[in-house]
Amino acid sequence: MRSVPVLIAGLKTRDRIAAFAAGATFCERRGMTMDDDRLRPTRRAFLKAAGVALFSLAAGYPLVRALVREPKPIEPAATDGWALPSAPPWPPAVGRERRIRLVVTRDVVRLPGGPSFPAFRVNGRFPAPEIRATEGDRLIIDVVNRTDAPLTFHWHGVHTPPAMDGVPFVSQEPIPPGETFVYSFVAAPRGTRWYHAHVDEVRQIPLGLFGPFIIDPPAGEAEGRPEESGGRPWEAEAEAILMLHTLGPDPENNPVGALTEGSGPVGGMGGMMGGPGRMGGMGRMGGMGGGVPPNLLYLVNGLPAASFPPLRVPEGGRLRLRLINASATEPFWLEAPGAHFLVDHVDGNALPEPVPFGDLFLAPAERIDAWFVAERSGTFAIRSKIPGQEALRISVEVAKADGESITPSDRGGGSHLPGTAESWSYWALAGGAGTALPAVDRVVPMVLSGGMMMPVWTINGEAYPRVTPTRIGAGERVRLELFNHSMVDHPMHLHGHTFWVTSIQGVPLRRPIPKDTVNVRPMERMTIDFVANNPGRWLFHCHQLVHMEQGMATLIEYRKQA
Ligand SMILES: [Cu+2]
Repeated sequence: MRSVPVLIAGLKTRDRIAAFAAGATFCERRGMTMDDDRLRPTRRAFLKAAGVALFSLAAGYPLVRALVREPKPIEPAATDGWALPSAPPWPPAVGRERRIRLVVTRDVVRLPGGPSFPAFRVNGRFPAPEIRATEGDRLIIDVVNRTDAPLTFHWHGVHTPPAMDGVPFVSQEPIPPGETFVYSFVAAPRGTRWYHAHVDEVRQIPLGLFGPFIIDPPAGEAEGRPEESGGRPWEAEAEAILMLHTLGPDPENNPVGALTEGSGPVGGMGGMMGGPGRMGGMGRMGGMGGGVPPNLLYLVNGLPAASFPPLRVPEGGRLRLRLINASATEPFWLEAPGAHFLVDHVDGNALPEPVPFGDLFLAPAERIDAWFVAERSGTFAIRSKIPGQEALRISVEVAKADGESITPSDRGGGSHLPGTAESWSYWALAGGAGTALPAVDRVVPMVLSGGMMMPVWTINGEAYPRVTPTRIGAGERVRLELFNHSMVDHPMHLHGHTFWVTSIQGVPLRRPIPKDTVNVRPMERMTIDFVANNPGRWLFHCHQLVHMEQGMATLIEYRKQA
């Protein structure tokens, strides 16, 4: 198990605090790891002091706002030839009508080798069953609430009308026990979406109210695949939808397994997320009482990972993975020694070209579609690189193809050879730096803060639901300037729209990344751009659900048309 790299500047503690106060970015790769004892005393003192600094700043939002306007953001200029789509296809052509019935019940779930606990089932399934649709289908979904709890469903990544979006008291009233709500919307855009509860999320999602929602392209519109660039076709394809999620060891009383739930702040240091970062940010704080909450259960499609059957790659074939991070709080950083991943979609959205990675990082609510590329036949393990997540391990058995190489170089060109697979980062996903940001019509700062001294997380100093909606105009190209002014990751999700990550730490990206959830690392700045093409009131929030419950959400509202 490799150590998580720590990114830290070679500054004295006092200088670092000063850097904080100036809103400066001071992260610098030094190749140190948390196993490096030289770092520890300094880091403790730094974090303690930084906590005080952040707390005092959080108490005075105008000060934060003033600080984060410096240095000035990059001015929009001539683009690299990439621009936000000016007329996205909305609404899509409507095809057949399909009726789906989802009956939600409460029932005891007994995990093999694990605890029994009262959970939620949908149509008898834990977690909820897959919804599979074709882009353009008119879906009419009856959600029947046969539980004792009010609930809603949110169709994550699907561009529904606002009234069908499932946000309680924004889209709709929660569905009371015993009642049915009929959702109706067009299945679009195509890709790996998912659906989940949006009331009392820290309980209802871990306890089973989530499922995959796969929207296929219409027949005859299959998306570009590697072999179509000249290689031979594959004999067989297997697809595995893998929903990864976590439960606390006592799911009934503490579904997210937060370290200190019921006894003070939750999700502070315990929510520290490790993972790769190229453009700044800090790793998990090992040895500081933080890190992965202990004794978490790691589930794959509702089964403990140890009970999950091996995935099989057919002889002469290949395996497509649709990975969904459904955990309320935990990121996953996956590797498969001896194999690599050819990533062609993120959050269900197609990349301009597939990118090979040696590992994959998924913050809560993120999805990755990737081909599993083995260099030989045999048994492989997809496992987490995050210390403490050793229990997360999925076997992959690659059948032997008679006397035939199974390297992808025979199939789709040499650019995806295993040796070229990089470690995961948005930076690598985007192909590195571009030269300029695309033009937009409106720029909205979003400062993510809070959490160190009290269980409150804020956007622009406000905790949901006491927020001032951001007003935008239909048809505008909108840029959200995210600044994570805290010491933990925040996977930020925009409802109702696809956005493009256009810059990280002030550096424009060569190929902006199409997403609906983006992980913003500590002290990181990021711009995300979207076209305002779905009028209504929309939630923008952190998908670390403890942060969300503790206020990290806001509203983006279209102005009424004159
Ligand atoms: Cu967060």
